Amino acid sequence: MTAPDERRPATERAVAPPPRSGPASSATARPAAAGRKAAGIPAGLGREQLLELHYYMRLTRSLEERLVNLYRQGKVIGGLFRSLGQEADSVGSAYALDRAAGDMLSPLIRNLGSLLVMGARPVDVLRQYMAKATSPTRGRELNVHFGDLERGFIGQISHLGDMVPVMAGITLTFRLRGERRVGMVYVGDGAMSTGAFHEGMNLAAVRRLPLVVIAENNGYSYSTTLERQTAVSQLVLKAKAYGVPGERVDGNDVLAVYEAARRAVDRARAGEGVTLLELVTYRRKGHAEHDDQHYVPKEELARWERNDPIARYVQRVTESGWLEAGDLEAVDARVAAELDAAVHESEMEPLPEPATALDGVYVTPARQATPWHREVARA
Ligand SMILES: Cc1ncc(C[n+]2csc(CCOP(=O)(O)OP(=O)(O)O)c2C)c(N)n1
Ligand SMILES: [Mg+2]
Repeated sequence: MTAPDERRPATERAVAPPPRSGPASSATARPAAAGRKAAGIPAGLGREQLLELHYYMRLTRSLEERLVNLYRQGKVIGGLFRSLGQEADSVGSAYALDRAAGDMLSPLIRNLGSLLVMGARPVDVLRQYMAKATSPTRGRELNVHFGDLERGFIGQISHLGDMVPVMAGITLTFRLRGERRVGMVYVGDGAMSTGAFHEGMNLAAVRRLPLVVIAENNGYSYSTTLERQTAVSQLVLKAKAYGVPGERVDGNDVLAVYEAARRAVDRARAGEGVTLLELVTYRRKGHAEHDDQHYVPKEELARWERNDPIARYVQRVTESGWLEAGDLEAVDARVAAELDAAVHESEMEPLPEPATALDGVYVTPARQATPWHREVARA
């Protein structure tokens, strides 16, 4: 455990949230025009896209809240990994990819929002967490450890940097085939201190592969603070070591994340190679639900609660007159209704039959009564 006095003040580490503006005056507030671009929206986005960003962030948070309820009822098998406070990071970055162009990403356990943006269905995420026979991995794997090549995401094999070399390989394939597709890979602050990260990053950089590396600086690797596992104060400084451009972004500002990710995706697609984006955010829950965060200073948590990405977004889009509060409430109601249906559907479904437990894991084994042991003839 880290004593509070060993910690670098969070203000030094974090990108400070922008100052809150007062309520928009009637002179500056513009009614948002349905179906077309409202003036002044950044990043070339339109009203529909602003609503979508809200939808995906709300869906991520609400789906995780439903999962917490199921976890407490003992219905979730294994761990539950929250991304509370990191929704803008996942949603804003994945939103910059072009699914129609065949872009692909590789998520971590805290990138539920990225999966939803790529088209993963909440009912499948619920099935995965409850290890249902109907889940994408038919109950063989848990949580967000599943892939869907059609929708453009691959299954995570490890949280600890190993997806960087895998995505380097995938984007090398795009290059060799002459495809104008882009890859995105997420890596945690802790995982950036592994050998796998270094090797993957180096290969991607030297081959100028079409890859965007999202470094999620959420302050912790399990209970280890950033300053206890790396000597750099900013993860973006590591970009220099690989000879690639880097950018440090306020990870709780979904529009800032989207804009930076979009620049990086465009660079990658234009053949200009890898970009490292450091998203400064915060893990507001423990590593997983079973972790009570006893090592986290209370005032640090309180500070980041006041920097909530969804609350900030709602305030920004309404005060700017881009969206009305009613528009956002309608999205929230849609999310609640969709999740009611998905939870109901997935809860009713069966767990896998025990006799089928080994089917489809490697090869389908010959059916035996107890395939996990064999009789040895005794002399
Ligand atoms: C080789 C290995 N060591 C340890 C673990 C356990 N583990 C999983 S995630 C994690 C911390 C990762 O921290 P970070 O990269 O900052 O990602 P975050 O959890 O903050 O999203 C650890 C220690 C593991 N899965 N594999
Ligand atoms: Mg971390």
